[in-house]
Amino acid sequence: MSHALIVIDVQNDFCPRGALAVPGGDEIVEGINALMSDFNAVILTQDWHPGGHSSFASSHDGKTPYEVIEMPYGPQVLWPDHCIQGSDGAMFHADLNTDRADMIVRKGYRQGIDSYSAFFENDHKTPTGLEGYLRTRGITDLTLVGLATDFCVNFSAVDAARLGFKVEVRMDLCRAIDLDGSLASAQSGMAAAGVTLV
Ligand code: VGL
Ligand code: ZN
Repeated sequence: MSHALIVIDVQNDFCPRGALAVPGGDEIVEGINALMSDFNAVILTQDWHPGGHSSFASSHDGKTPYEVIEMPYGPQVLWPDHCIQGSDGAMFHADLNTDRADMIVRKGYRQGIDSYSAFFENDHKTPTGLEGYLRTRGITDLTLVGLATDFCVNFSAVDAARLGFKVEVRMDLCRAIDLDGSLASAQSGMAAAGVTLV
């Protein structure tokens, strides 16, 4: 058994004062750092959008953040501009221990498609490569922490469980956006997919 910690999107834009601030997003950083030494591998993910990304409300005439539009790959929530490649908002929280990371997965870098999950883009088909990385390292068990519980953590956890990994989410080390009950539906969706919520 080999067990990886996957730290989802602990970036400035998802922390207080960020462009897409998740309430209490910075509260989890110390706890995540403290957990790192318990794992065989530590992987960080980084939301990494080009300017004018199709998930930004500002890229669609007349649309405002948090509206939902239909994209060729399905419904897409529109967000404030966030995590633009190379910007300060896209950097990891300054206190996150990035030295311990074996691997950093960037996602959402294609103009026309978002990627909440660390495994597949939002078409649920295009792989990020993380599955191959974990399998070739013999990793079977995953613990997920980070931001946001109801979007990137949720999509990553459900995909990982479907791929056959044994998946646990440390809810105390995640924080949610919670749009229209999205946290409750994420929790039931993760549980239904066989994810253990701790
Ligand atoms: C995320 C919305 C847009 C996340 C990323 O990390 O949960 N949410 N991009
Ligand atoms: Zn994003």
